[in-house]
Amino acid sequence: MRTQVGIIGAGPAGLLLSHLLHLRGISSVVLERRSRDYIERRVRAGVLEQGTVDTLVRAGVGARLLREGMSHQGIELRYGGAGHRIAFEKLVPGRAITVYGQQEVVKDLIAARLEAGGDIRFEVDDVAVHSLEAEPYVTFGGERLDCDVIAGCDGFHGVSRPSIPEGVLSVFERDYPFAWLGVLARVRPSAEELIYARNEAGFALHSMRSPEISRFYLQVPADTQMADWPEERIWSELRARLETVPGFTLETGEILESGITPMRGFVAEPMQYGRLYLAGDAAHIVPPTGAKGMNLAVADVRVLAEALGRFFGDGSTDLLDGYSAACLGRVWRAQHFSWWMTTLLHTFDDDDAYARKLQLSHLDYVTSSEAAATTLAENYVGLPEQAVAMVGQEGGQAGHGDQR
Ligand code: RFL
Ligand code: PHB
Repeated sequence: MRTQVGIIGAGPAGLLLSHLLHLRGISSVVLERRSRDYIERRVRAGVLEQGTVDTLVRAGVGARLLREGMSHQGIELRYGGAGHRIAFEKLVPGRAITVYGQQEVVKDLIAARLEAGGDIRFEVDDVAVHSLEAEPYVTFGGERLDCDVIAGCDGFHGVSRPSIPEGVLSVFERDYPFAWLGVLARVRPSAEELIYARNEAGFALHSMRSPEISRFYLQVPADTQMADWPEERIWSELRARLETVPGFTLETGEILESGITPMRGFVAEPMQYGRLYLAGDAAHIVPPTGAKGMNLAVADVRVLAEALGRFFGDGSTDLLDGYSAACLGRVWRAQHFSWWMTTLLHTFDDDDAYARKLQLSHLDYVTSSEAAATTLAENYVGLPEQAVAMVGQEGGQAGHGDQR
């Protein structure tokens, strides 16, 4: 079998890349370990930046998103017995976020690919990448796929990144001493916008998927198990952390899905080796407090599709050679913002009274100063291309991570 771009992984990164390449007349085959049903049900992110929405709409896969997605003009920071709204319409006029489940984006992309005759192989075993320096190929389930380029879009636990020879990648990493317990429930949202709540007992987030479905997260110890969290405990903890302002009542309902996510920041540089290009979680992950992971995956793929368009158009490798550098500015901005939101809102076991006072002062500043609130707002809705373009150039040279 032969194709121009072999894509490993059918998450948002792999599927969108395949679609954007198709729009440019470039062929690809997507190889996915899981079943279609599994990836269409996998509950994950829910917040799309303005730039992500624009990309999906421009690519012709945004019709349902525009119909069913919920446009939000602000978020609430809740702490110390009061709620404080970060008003996007005032701070970053014309920019907003759209709440629309990641699995809905995945469904829309799969439908578009299959309708256009795209080749997605689900439930493929033993995917391995070979000969990355020249004439690369992929093997899976006893078959061989020859390609000009391989796109590693197989997430944090995929095979692409570990296939890069030792010593090539520098890895930058931050583990957090807690996790998030995520809950999807059949109950109407208790508020119109997302609520990020800081408490002595830990962080809680009120989010949603539709007028009938809510999404919640709780900060939990890193070593906690789902067995420690019977439904009554989840609801009582959510109530304790969210019902902290007068007049707010948490609506409860049937829990449809729940799971625990570790919290980690991670970047592997450069995001390419030979003919292998990494995109999305395969190259970097962020703690979810900034709602950036899926948006970064989309941003990477936008850059990669353009670079591949140039390469297959006139054979020029200049954009491909600069792929990693072009992405890392945004990647590091998102790392910083995600770390900043995480430290602003979570409780750390080793925090002393001084550290807690600093955190509260920081929250007071963010919720009272227009300049500080704008910093949060412009990062949250997503910075435009030119604002992040230069950051990686310097940052990439300044630091040395662990060699891998
Ligand atoms: P994905 O979605 O992990 O897709 C990778 C795909 O590759 C497949 N795969 C393989 N296929 C073949 N062979 C192998 N050896 C393979 N190994 C893996 C996998 O099955 C999978 O289908 O990566 P991608 O495309 O880079 O997308 C990244 C996003 O999924 C991720 O960043 C976000 O979900 C992160 N995230 C959030 N991002 C946001 O932008 N906004 C949010 O609000 C947000 N909230 C979240 C999140 C992630 C969370 N979890 C569960 C990690 C909330 C949570 C709780
Ligand atoms: C979600 O709705 O899943 C969600 C929202 C905001 C975040 C993370 C996840 O920061």
